[in-house]
Amino acid sequence: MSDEPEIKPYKGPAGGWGSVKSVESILTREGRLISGNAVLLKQNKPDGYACVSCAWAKPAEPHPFEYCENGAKATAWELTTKRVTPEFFAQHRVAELRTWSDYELEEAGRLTHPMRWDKASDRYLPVSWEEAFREIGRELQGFDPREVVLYCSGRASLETSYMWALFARLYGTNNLPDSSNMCHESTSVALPDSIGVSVGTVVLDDFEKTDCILFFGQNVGTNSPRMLHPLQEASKRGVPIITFNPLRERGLERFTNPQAPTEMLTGSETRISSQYHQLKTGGDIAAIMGIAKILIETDDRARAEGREPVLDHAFIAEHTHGFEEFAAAARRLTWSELEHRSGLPQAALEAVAATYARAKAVIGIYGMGLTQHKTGVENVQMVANLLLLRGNIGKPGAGICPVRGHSNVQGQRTVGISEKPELVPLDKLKEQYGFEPPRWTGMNTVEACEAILKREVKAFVALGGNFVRAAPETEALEEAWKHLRLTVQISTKLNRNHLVHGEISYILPCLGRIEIDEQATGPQAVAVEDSTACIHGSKGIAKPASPDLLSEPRIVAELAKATLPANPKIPWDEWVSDYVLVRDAIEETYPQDFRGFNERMWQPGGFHRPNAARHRQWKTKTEKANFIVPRSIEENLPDIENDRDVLKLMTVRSNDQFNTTVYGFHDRFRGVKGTRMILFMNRNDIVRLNLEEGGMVVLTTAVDDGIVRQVAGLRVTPYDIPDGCCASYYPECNPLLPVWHHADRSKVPAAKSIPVRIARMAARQPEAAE
Ligand SMILES: Nc1nc2c(c(=O)[nH]1)N[C@H]1C(S)=C(S)[C@@H](COP(=O)(O)OP(=O)(O)OC[C@H]3O[C@@H](n4cnc5c(=O)[nH]c(N)nc54)[C@H](O)[C@@H]3O)O[C@H]1N2
Ligand SMILES: Nc1nc2c(c(=O)[nH]1)N[C@H]1C(S)=C(S)[C@@H](COP(=O)(O)OP(=O)(O)OC[C@H]3O[C@@H](n4cnc5c(=O)[nH]c(N)nc54)[C@H](O)[C@@H]3O)O[C@H]1N2
Ligand SMILES: [Mo]
Repeated sequence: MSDEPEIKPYKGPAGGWGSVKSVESILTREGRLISGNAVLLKQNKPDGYACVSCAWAKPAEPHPFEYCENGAKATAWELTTKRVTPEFFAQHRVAELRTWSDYELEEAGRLTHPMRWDKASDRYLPVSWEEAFREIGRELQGFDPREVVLYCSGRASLETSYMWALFARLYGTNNLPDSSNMCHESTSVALPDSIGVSVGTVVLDDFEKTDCILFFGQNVGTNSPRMLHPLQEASKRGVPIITFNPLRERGLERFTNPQAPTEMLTGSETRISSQYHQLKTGGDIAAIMGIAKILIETDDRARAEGREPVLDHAFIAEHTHGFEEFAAAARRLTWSELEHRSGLPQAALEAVAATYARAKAVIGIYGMGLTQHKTGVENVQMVANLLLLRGNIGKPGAGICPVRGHSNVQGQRTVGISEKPELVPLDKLKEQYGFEPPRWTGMNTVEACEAILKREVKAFVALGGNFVRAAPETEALEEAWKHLRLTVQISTKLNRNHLVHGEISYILPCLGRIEIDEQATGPQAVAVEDSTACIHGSKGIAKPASPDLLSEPRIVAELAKATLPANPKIPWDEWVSDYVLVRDAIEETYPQDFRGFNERMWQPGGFHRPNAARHRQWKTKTEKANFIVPRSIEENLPDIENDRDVLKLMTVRSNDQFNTTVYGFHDRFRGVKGTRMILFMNRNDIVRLNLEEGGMVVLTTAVDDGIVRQVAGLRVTPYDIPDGCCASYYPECNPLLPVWHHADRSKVPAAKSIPVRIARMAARQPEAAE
């Protein structure tokens, strides 16, 4: 990137012509303009493939183009005509590739051939599939299964994930960390205590019936743009949409539907948020407690004066537990502490409470802005508390709606990817397959990092993802990684985790979901579960990137066969030749969730997995929905409290990336062009800390544990963000994130609240990673 970066405020809406141009430019760059367009018509259709980008719901009656700017980019990225061949690896030593940026690595194209690292030449050399499976199997047989980690990123289908989890348990380990451990694990821990289910309760239909939407810490325009359609429709019906976000995110403000010709021609926009509250990072508990306090005290007064109550007392009495304690905690809080902690004035929270109290059916939506904090679990429980006050769970148009990340991340949990044995029907697996599954608790992502840092792990086998780049503590983790005996990456594209590797290292390239997966009985389909727990079929339609690729189910089956003694009850080869049989096996293990799996997955809109909370059946210890009082209304980062030079850094996604996959260096909605090395800051902080707009700075994590963590070469950029808070991009800032800085209980790395100090860099330096 030689062009000077350009940073100026973006004036347009989300969507619109900017989005059309952005899709065209990536299709052209990846050599896919004509065929790519034809492929996109099948995206998220009942007879097509499920988008490989986000997990947002797919409607039963899809729009003619049921894809968004970022889904189209993800498709183009997977179908690129560029290839990373054995010749490519012959030309580049691994040490050289390590100097490439994330963008350059993935932009090199699709992996075409299984490769094994050769120590003498420091190159990946081609290897046959047979040889690869044989050596990996032999190595795995030699380890204690407790020393082996089987990571899973959130894209693999239900069939692959089921087979992966089964392979792990047959092998003897529950070390199944997944990308969800860095993402919505806070949801999976919080909601069972609150409402007795681990997933959201809302389906698409509820958006048509809702009266009010509350939106916490999710950047819809960038990360789940198809959700802008139901939001736009709700907004047009006059439904208030109330947003809580430290940053003013364009997708949450205005939207022009790029698929509606009249909107595009007339340039008409829909306002998305009716109220936009720029709270402080980590201020959500205080903000929601403030709203709850107003509702509870207004209700106290109304009842004392014989007026209509504000809370739904019938619901609270019949369906909930812990209300009195929660109400007492809310009444006790003072406005000065609530305002100070949330960064919002009482009047703003009164406006929210008034709108909320008028609505009959309210949806609470949230994303990483809540889950990736030290208080991630309690943040989520506060949204549930607020909804429970007026019975907004388990009725049409109302409910809680975590927006999941990867396209099948929620589904993987459904079919057994979990380090927690109590979440998996182990007895059923034992009966079905005649083996004794391990009963001990395995490692989640943070625990796997800790064990790798302590050199307690021997092998790391990854089904997708880019673990070292996505995880915290980058520098120490990369160093420790070299001490692993075996590393295996099942991947579609080259990434940093292939270059940071163990003594024996393999890259196993697989088909992507958009590609035709031809097996002995013909082309195969797979299924995925979206954010609203609807399960859909997906058929690949594009020619595979290389004839040497294997499908993910085949790779998992071959690894299992090479590692494990034969088990007549598990017909790996038959499963691979016909995925219908894998789905039958899934249905046998999970009869309630997957009844009629093979037929129902083709139902338009998918089939919905039963969700007890939707029907006001509460599978909690109290058998009620629980109000849960947070331990504190602050995040408790002591250094920030006492030292005004310490700012709270949130690491976010640009409009030009999918996680560690960087499509380009523009972040259109935030007005950034040509760089990702940006530090968004409040103008007052820039002046107060004696920094210069456009000047280069180095960030240092402000914790005192003897480790220096730094990222240099960030450009100071004034932005509409509360003082004391700053923002930059993930994954560039991951070296700043200590492995122990995570949400209590869920252990999701607290990527949205890293305490940092900011210092000027001596002279203007070339920017890293560009
Ligand atoms: N195009 C694209 N789509 C994606 C992804 C991608 O990288 N690119 N990633 C996928 C994945 S795996 C995931 S998990 C999702 C992530 O989607 P999001 O949940 O939207 O994740 P982030 O981009 O990290 O943005 C978090 C938002 O929270 C806000 N925020 C930060 N701190 C706070 C806080 O303390 N309180 C509140 N209220 N808000 C806060 C930020 O300003 C930002 O708007 O998207 C998925 N979809
Ligand atoms: N600081 C900070 N850190 C974060 C976050 C943050 O907001 N801030 N977000 C966290 C979140 S929410 C998540 S989900 C994680 C993401 O962590 P991961 O899921 O581990 O990372 P991705 O970047 O999604 O993985 C990209 C790689 O997946 C491979 N891949 C793509 N498609 C396929 C496929 O179909 N099959 C296979 N086998 N491989 C494929 C490609 O080789 C690609 O390079 O990062 C987390 N880390
Ligand atoms: Mo995620």
